[in-house]
Amino acid sequence: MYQTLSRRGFMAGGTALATLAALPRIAIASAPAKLAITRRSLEVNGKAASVFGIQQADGTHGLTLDPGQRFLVELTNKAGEDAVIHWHGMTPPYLQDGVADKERPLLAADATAAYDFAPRTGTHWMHSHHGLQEQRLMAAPLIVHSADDQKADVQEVVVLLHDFTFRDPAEILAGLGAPGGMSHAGHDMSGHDMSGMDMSGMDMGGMDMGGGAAMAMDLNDVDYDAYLANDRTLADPLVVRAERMGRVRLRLINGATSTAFHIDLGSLTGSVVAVDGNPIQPVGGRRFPMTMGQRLDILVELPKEGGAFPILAEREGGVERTGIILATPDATVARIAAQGDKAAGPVTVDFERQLSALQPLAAKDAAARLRITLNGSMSPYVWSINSETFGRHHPLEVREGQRVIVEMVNQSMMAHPMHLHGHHFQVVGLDGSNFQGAMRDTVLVPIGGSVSIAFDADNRGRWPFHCHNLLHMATGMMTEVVYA
Ligand SMILES: [Cu+2]
Repeated sequence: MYQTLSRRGFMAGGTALATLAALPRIAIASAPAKLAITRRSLEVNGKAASVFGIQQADGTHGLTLDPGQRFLVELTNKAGEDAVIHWHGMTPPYLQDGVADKERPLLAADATAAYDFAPRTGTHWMHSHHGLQEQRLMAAPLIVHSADDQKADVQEVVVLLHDFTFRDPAEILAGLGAPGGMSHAGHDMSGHDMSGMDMSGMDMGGMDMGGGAAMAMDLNDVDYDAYLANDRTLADPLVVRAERMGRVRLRLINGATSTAFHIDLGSLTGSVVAVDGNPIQPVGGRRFPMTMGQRLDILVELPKEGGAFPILAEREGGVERTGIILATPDATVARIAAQGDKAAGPVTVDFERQLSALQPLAAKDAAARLRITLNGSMSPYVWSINSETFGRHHPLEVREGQRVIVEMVNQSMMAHPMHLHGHHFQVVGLDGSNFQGAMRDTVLVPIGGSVSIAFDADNRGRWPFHCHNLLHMATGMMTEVVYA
């Protein structure tokens, strides 16, 4: 049903459609899915906000693909400004990754771009990779079903989490003390002064006091106006009806720009079956962390007595929360406060240690071992890799066919969710101890800690490798993995 075009094409601007139509075709090409970057109005806490969206013509946010279906998409920019959409979790040819650089133009207002590649199965997402647009909800789910998904007798619920502000994101960034002229900022930073790093400040006993200002500085840079689950707050949450004893697969996406969450299943027990779209040895529990950019697939089963079951996302280091409600058909749904009684603790790597991939990398000796440091400070508000901001960075060089190991050493006072484009990697080291962890595309590197990842250099290009805290990336916390 979904025939492919005879060659891949990526064109920005008005030429895209014409060129796509002119391509010779194998048999009958199926119709591409049409997505538009939109502007829309959203009511948050009773107040209207103008935000972006990525929608199909019928209003559906994002895209869901059937097993075996190509990622065959025409994306039209109706945002009224330049944009570019990154297909987070996909491993497409380099030119179709949805990042702008000197070889890959931005998508101008009213222009259309065409994409055609084999997608990866799993829970993924799409979001702007330009400026601070992601903060204004230029993000949507991207779900690629496997043949097994189709056979499974489960109800699927996709939840996209976000942190929301009525303020102009650029103003927030300036207010944090980010210097102007980002590409120059931080260049003169010498190696981060670890002696000044007060580890006693990490005493999480302080969390019980409700997350004082000093602690908030370590965990969260920004206090948002609201936290959203599928665009909604707990004042008016999405209520999903599910059968008693019904099985639900939660596909959770942390699309927040600068907020990590604890997923709390309340009285339900869940089983995490995939992270970042990659199957893992199932891990049971009621509470699981997810940092920015990450996805969690959690299976839950509703009890035979029925009821309403909030699935909450609690802001790391704070009392704020958002979420959805699973409810059996006749259950009464009580109002859940948007703030809990007690601040949630920090997101740590304890969960990461428990994970192991169902489809790990094949055994192979590493041909390249690289090491980077994660640096930065709150004042000035500048974040970097190897103390170099993006634009002044020295890319990490790999060769096609190599097994590459990258050790990331966090010398800063915040944890950083590090995301590599174009590849999925296996987490193979945490704080110096080696293990065979999950396959992922985004991993948290804790304060003062280190994480090692392994990947196969099997997708040529210049691939962004960055912190998925948007505000950190915007001030320079990005480098590239470049094929020699
Ligand atoms: Cu960061």
